[in-house]
Amino acid sequence: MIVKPSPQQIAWQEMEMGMFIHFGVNTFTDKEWGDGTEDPRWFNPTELDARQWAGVAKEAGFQYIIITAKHHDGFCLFQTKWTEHSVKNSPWRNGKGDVLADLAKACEEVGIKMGFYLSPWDRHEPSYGTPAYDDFFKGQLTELLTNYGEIVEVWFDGAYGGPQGEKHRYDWQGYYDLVRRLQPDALIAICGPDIRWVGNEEGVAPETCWSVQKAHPIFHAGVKGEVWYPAECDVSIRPGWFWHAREDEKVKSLEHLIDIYFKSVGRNAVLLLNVPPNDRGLISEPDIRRLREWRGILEGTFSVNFAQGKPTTASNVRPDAKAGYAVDGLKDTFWATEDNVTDAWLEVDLGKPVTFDVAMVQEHIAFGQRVERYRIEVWEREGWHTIAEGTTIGYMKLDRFKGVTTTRVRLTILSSRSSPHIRSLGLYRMESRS
Ligand code: FUL
Repeated sequence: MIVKPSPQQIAWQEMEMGMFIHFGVNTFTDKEWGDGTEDPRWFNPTELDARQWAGVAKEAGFQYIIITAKHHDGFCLFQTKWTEHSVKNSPWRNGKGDVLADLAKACEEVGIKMGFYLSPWDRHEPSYGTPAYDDFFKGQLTELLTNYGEIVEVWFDGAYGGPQGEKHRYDWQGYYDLVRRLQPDALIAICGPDIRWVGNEEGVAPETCWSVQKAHPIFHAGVKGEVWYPAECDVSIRPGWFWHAREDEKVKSLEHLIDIYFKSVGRNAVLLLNVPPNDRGLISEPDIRRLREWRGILEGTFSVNFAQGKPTTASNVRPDAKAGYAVDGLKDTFWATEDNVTDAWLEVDLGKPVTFDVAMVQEHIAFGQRVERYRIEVWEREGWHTIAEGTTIGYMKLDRFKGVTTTRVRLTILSSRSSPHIRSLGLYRMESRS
């Protein structure tokens, strides 16, 4: 049986990149983790502008934003009836503001999606650790899932920093049921069944990256065997998750961000890049500048696919899934082999010598993830010469190599769990950085 993604998981994967926003009382205390004793009056962003955040995200190519509605310190960025520890008791807009409401509106205006991070661990709420906390948590979830329009993703962080004995026994299934009932299309991430944490905070997926995983004992309780459980890579553009004045000079370099893109999106994961607003409530200039440079390089690189529309042949084809479909630039077509053929090659005739240094291969994931090993070769002086080799492909695999000039390129699927379904093969030239 081939495990397949849900339509919501496919749509999520196709977004490729989201922007994380860590913002809250920590923004004003210069801390990464508050302990819950913070005074709500400390929260006072004098120029908060969610439109700026959404505009920056849109311009940089992010298709969704996840905001920390509540971090571990328990301070809520939204109006909630469940606690006094929120924007309601801050000087910001005389306690009438609601960051989630502003952001929902701004996202809608620019046409990107919104999701929220709600920390299960709550260092302020006195009921934490007792069954009453589940009612509290579900109450907040209900508010977030009903008052702000469509929610694309619910992020349940797994962090817990206290002594083990105190840890709350979360009613995960109860939380999931609530999300499913109130927002059936929302995906539940990290401590949830739909999207998994990649396992580090560097923005790097492993080279072999399967979206097909063994069911998780807690997050897929009761499910046996394998499930579709794609990886999300969360990483911050700065050293910390929250804004700190001293880190204005420590925004990641352009090279580093490009590398992150290739090692997350280019390894079958979705990238969730954190860009934290400052204590004025605005994304800072150094971050905006860096995102612009980064976007420029990526757009420049992927604007021309040298393989597109070129004559293509394959060692085996299914009649309705021809070789040329891998280079037609269309999302819904693909090259596939006949059933039971799990090794095959596809060759593109570029017609004239072309120089490139990036290759993209995509599987059509609506049919699952199948490829286990592949190789890319170019024709050079009477022979085939390998330029890239890899294991999994999935939604997207990117390979970078020293520029090669050739007239013919060959993708060989060396091993696959079932007949390969290749949506696209792309060849690109990295945009120069000067
Ligand atoms: C972690 C948290 O402890 C960090 O503060 C941050 O929110 C990160 C995304 O997840 O578990």
